[in-house]
Amino acid sequence: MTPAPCDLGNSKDSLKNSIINHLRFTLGAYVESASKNDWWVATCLAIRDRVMDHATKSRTLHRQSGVRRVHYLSLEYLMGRLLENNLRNSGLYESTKAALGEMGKDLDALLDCEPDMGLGNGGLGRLAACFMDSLSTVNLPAIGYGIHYEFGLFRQEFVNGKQVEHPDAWMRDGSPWKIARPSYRQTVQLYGRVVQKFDDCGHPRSEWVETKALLGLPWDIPIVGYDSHTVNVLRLWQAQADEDFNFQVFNEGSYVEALRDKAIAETVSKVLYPNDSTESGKELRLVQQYFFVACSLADIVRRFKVGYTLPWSEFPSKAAIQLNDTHPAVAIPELMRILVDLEGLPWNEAWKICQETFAYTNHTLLPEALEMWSVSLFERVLPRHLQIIYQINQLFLEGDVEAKWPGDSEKKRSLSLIEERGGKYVRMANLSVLGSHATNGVAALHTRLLCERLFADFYALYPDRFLNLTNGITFRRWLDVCNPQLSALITETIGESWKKNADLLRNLDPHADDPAFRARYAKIKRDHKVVLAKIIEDECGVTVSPDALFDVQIKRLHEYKRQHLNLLNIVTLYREILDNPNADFHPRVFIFGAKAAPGYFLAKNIIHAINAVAAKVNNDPRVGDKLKVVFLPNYRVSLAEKIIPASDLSEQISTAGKEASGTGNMKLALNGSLTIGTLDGANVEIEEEVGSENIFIFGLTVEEVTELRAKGYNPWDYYWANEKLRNTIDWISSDYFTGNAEEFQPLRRSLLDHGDPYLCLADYQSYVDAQAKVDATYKDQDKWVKMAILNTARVGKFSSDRTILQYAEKVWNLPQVPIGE
Ligand code: CR1
Repeated sequence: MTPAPCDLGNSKDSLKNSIINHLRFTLGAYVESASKNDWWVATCLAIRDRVMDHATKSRTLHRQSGVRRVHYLSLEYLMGRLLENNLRNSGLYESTKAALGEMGKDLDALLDCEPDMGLGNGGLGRLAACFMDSLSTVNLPAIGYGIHYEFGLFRQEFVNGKQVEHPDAWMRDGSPWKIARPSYRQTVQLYGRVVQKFDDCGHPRSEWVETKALLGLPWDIPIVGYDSHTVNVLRLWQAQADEDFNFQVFNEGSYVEALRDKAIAETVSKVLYPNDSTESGKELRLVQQYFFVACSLADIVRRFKVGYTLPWSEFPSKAAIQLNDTHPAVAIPELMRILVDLEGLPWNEAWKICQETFAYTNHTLLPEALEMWSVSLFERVLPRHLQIIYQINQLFLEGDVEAKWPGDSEKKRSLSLIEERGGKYVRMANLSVLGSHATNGVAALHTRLLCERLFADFYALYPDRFLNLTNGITFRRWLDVCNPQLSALITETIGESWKKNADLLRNLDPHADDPAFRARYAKIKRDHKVVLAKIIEDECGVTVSPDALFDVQIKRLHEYKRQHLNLLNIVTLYREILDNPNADFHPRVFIFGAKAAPGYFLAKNIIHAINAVAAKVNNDPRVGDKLKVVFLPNYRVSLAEKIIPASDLSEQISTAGKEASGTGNMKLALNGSLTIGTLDGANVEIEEEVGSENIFIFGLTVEEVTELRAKGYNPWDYYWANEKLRNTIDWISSDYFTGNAEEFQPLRRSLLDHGDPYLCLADYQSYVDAQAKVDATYKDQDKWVKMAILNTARVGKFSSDRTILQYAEKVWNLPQVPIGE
C-alpha cells in the first residue's frame, strides 16, 4: 500500500500544519511553549520539505536525460542566511508570513535567529553563492562542491578600537538546511609513497601506497532558484577519521590516545583560512584543498559510472568542472591519476579528457595571491600528484613551447609549472591554464590585464583559451530580499518581468524625470537610512541623522582597496570643518565595514586608525552633526543587506589594476548608491552602463599607474608639494587621536618610507576633489535622486543570471533543463 503523501501544499493552512508538525514531532515542543529558535527551525524545515521534493526531482531528471552537468569547485561559499531567500525565491514568503501571523509569530523577527553561513572571506566566496542562486534560477544542471567548515570566518569585535577575532561556531546547534548523505561518503588518501608495478599486460602502473586515509562525509544544502523548480545542491564535505578507534592502542588500554588520530583527522574541515586574496602556503591548507577535490572528483566519477556505460572519452560530455580560482587546481593531476593509474587510460587520452573537462576562473592579479606550493611540501603530501605535474610540465615544455619558441629557455622559465628561482615551487595558476580549455577573468579590464601581463606567454600560445566573463550578483538577494520596498516599487512601475530579465530595468529610465516617482524612491532610501541609523546607534553608540549623506565602504580590509585613502579624506574634512566652521558642507556619515586577516598587521593598524579618528570626530562638539565616522563591527552578508539599501555613496577606490572586478560596487549601484571610484575592475563597465554623468570617477588609470611607476614613484614628492596632504598625514601620526604618537607610525611609514605601494598619495588630490563634487551634487537632491534612479535602471548587465548564462554558453556548453511542477 502506498502511504498517503503528506500535505506539502503552498497554502497558508498547509504551511501552518507543517510548522506545527515539525514543532511537535521533530523538535518535541508544544506550540504554547516553543522558543523563538524552535519556531525558526520548524519554519525552515517546513520550507525544506517543499524544496527537497524538487531537489530529488531535479536530480532524477538530470540523470535520466543524461545532460551535461556543471560542477563548481570552490573552497569558499559565503551564503549568508537562507530562510528569507528561500521564501522569496519559492514564492512562499507571503503565505508563510500569514501562517505564522495566525499563530501569533512575526516572520521577520524569526529571520534574525538564523546565523550567517559564513564559509568564505569576501568577493570570491560571495560570487560562488550568487552563482549557485543563478544556476538554479536559469535551470542549469549544477552541483556546487566545497568544504563543510565547522568554523566559518571569525567574528570580529573591537576592543579599544582594535580588531579582536572570535571563532564563528555557525552550526553549533546544527542547521536545518543541511542533510547528511552517508551513503555517498568517500575515502581520500594522503602522504605515503609511489611504487612502480606492472599490470597483467606488462604495462607499468604507478601505485600510491602506505597512505593515510581520511573520510569525507557529504552534507547537502538545497539551492532554491527564483520562480523555477530546479533545486540544485551545494555539497559540502566534512572530514572524518578512517577508523574511530585505533584498536592496537585501544587494547593496550590507551583509550584517550586512540581517539587522538580521530581528532587530528577531523581538523581538516575544522576552519576556514581567514585570508582574502593572499595564499598562505600551509600544509593544512593544501590538505584541505586536496581533501575536497578528491571527494568531489570521486563523487563525479561515481555518478558517471552508475549513470552510463560510456567510454571515458565521453566523460567531458557529461561533466564540466569549473575551478573557482586555483584553490581546487589539484583536481587536474587528481583526474589524471584516476584516469591513468586507476582506469589505465593512455596518458594522451587522459590529458585530452582533462582539458575538455576543466575550466578556470582567475580572480586576482595580486602577486601575493598567486598560489605556489613548495615542491618538498607537495611531494610529502601528494607524491604521485607531483610526479604527474612534472610529467605534464615536461611534455608541455618539450612540445608546444619548444615548437613555438625553439630553444628559448626564457620562455620555458616563464611558462613552466615549476618556479625554480629561490627554491622550487609548483605554480598553481600555470597548471590551471594548461590543464583546462578556458581561462576567464572576471571583468573586461581584468581579463585584458591577464592576457597582456600575468598570462602573456600563455595567451601568445593559446589565444583561444582566454575570455572575459564579467561578474554579476543575484538581484534576488541584493534587491528583492534586502530591499523589498524598492523591488515592489519597480514591479509596480514596470511590471514583474525584470526579475527574470534584468535588462528590463532600463524601462525605469524615463521615470527618473517623474517627481512623484522620485519622491517615492527617495522615501524608500530614507526609510532604510532610519533603520541603519538605529543599528549604528545600537552597535557603535553613535547617533547619526538619516538626512546626512551616508558614505559607505564595505569590503575586506586590504591596502589595495585603500580604506586609508578614505581616511585621509576624512581627516582632511575634519581639519576643514575646524578651520572653517561656517563652510557650506552637507553633513556626512562615513560608514565602514571590514574584516582584516588576523595576521595582516598593517590592515589592523588601519582599522585602529579609523576607529581612533571616529572616536575623536564623533565627540568633538566643534564638529557637531557635520561629520560622523562609524566602523560597524563584524561585517558579514546579513549586515551588508542592511547597509546597502541605506547607502548614498559607494566607495570603490582601489588602485587601478588591483581590484579584479568587485561585486559590492554592483550591489550598491543597484540600490541607488552612486559610485565614487577609480577606473578599476568592473567600475569601468559600471561607468559604461550608467553613463559618466551618473558616477564620480577619479584617480590614475592603469596606464598612468604603469607610467608613474616606470618613472619612479616617490610619495615624498606629493607630501612636500601638497600642504593639506602633509598636514593630514602629520595629524594622523601625531598623538592627537590616541595620546600616543607611536600608534599609527606603521601607517605613516607605509605611506612615506615604504613607498606607498598603492599610490594613495598620488590619487589623494583627485579623490578629495571628487568628494567635493559629491558634496555639491548631493545638495541638489532632485538631481541626486535622479542619478540614483538611473543607477538602478542601468545596471541590469550585472545580474549573475547573465554571467551564468554566458558561462553555460561559452565555457560549459550546457543546456537549460526546466523542471516541471
Ligand atoms: C577579487 O579581489 C572579485 C572577486 C570575485 C576577488 C574581487 O575583485 O570581485 O574575487 N579575488 O571575482 C579573490 O578573492 C583570491 O582572489
